[in-house]
Amino acid sequence: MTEQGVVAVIPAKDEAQRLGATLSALARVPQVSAVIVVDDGSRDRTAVIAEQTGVLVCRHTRNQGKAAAMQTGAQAAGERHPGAALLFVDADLADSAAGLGVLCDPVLAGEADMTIAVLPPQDRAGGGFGFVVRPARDGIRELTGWEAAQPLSGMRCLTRDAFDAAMPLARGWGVEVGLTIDVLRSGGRVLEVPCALRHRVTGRGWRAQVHRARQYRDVRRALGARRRLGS
Ligand SMILES: Nc1nc2c(ncn2[C@@H]2O[C@H](COP(=O)(O)OP(=O)(O)O)[C@@H](O)[C@H]2O)c(=O)[nH]1
Ligand SMILES: [Mg+2]
Repeated sequence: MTEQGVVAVIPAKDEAQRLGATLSALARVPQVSAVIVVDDGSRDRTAVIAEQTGVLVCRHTRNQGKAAAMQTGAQAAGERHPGAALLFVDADLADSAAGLGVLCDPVLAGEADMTIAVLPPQDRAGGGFGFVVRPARDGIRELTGWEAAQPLSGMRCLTRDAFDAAMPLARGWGVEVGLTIDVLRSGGRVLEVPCALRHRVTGRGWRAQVHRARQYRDVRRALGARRRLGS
C-alpha cells in the first residue's frame, strides 16, 4: 500500500443496498490506496458487507451522526497511514464512485488543500433541497467571502494538515459547511471539481423532510458557532 495515494473514509448508516457497489467502484480508483468504512450503528448488513470486501471497518455500536463517523475514520487513517490525504466518500454513490479520481489529483499534486465534488444534475430533484443549500452557501460567503456551488457536497479530498486545522468537526450534518469554513480560515486553498457522481435521490416524503430539517438545524449550528469565533 503506497502513501502516495489517499485514504478513503466512508461514513455509512444502513447502506447495505449500495455499499458493495460503492466499494467495488472505489477499488478501481488508482489514487485510493486504502479504504475505511465507519459503520455508524447500522441496523442492516452494512458492516458485514464492508468486512467481506476486506477493507478496514470501524464500528459505532450506537448511531453518532455523520461528523462523528468521519472523525473516527480519520483517526484510524492517521494511525495506519500517517500524513496521508483523506477522501471522504458517501456510501450511496454505487458505481459512480469510480469517478472520484479527479477529486484526488489537485490535492496529491499540491495544487489544493481541499477539493469538493460538484455533482451533475441528478435524475430527480430532491424535495426542498434549496432550503438548506441557500443558507449554507450564504453563511460560507458571509464568513469567508468564498462562493460555493454545492456547499453540502460530501465528497471531499483534503490534506492531513487541512483536516487537522478543521478539528473539532462541526456536528452531524453541519460537518461539510464547517469543514469549508475552517479550511479556508486556516489559509487553505479550496477548489470545487466537477465529478460524474450519482447518489440516492432524497424524495419528498416525511423521512426526506425530517432529513432536511435536521440538516438545516445542523448547518445553522455550524454557522452560529463559527460566527461566534469571528473571522
Ligand atoms: N455516520 C453516519 N452517516 C450517515 C448517517 N445517515 C446517513 N449517513 C451517511 O451519510 C452519507 C450521506 O447520506 P445521504 O442519506 O445520502 O444524504 P444526502 O446525500 O444529503 O441526501 C451516506 O454515506 C450515508 O450512509 C448517520 O446517521 N451517521
Ligand atoms: Mg446521498
